[in-house]
Amino acid sequence: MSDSLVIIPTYNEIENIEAIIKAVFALKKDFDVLIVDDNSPDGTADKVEQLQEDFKGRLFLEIRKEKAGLGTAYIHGFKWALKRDYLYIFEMDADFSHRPSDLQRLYRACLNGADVAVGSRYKKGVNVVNWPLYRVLLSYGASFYVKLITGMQIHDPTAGFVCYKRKVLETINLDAIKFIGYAFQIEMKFRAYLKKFKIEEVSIIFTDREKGKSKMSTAIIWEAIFGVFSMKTRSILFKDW
Ligand SMILES: Nc1nc2c(ncn2[C@@H]2O[C@H](COP(=O)(O)OP(=O)(O)O)[C@@H](O)[C@H]2O)c(=O)[nH]1
Ligand SMILES: [Mg+2]
Repeated sequence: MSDSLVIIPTYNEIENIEAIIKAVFALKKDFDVLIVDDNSPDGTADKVEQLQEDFKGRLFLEIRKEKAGLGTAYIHGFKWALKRDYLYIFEMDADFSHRPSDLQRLYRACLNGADVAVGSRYKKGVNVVNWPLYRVLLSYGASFYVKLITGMQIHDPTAGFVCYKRKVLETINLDAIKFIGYAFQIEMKFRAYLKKFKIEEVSIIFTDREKGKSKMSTAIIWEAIFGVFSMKTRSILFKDW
């Protein structure tokens, strides 16, 4: 068993799933992989089951009944990881927006003292390739908004490419997190920040997916806009939040 688990949530990623799994297993460092699939109609989970023959004991699959959002998929994956002995638990998308080789850079940052290593698009300028302008502006604007409301000095709070040390996930009350989209990513970092964990940003290049479709929706954007505000308010009102 590796000391590290990469959790990849999937919904209709048949065009990416095999390549992304193989890319992780081709890395110099050993990582285990957990796919959390929401019963994708395109057969993503069937493909993972086939691949499990080749990667016995390293590739794991959890299938949920229906599409229930990225946030709850990660919570499911975190709890799965905490039942086992993993020390470093990663979040990564299936669509190659996050370069698998950067997993090793996030890992190194955690070995060198970070509790949370964030693959950051905005640490040095704007490192986003092939995204339409409106998505860059939305994402970049969101990071200003989050800084303003929460006071948390992170350049890329909505980032979904992250390494958490085990103790961070053990400390955060995972059952309290109900957000599903970008707000989920913000809340995870905010809770780690309030608990005084050391958050370090590692500069990465984010490239838009070439295959398959984005699951981003206006509901996810609204959740982030209102959610961040209510999250900050709740964190002030309730001591044990
Ligand atoms: N299990 C699960 N995975 C999801 C869900 N929504 C998105 N994902 C996965 O989360 C990752 C990021 O989603 P994506 O559509 O690329 O979002 P974008 O990069 O913000 O456009 C991908 O691996 C998706 O397959 C969901 O409801 N359930
Ligand atoms: Mg994507």
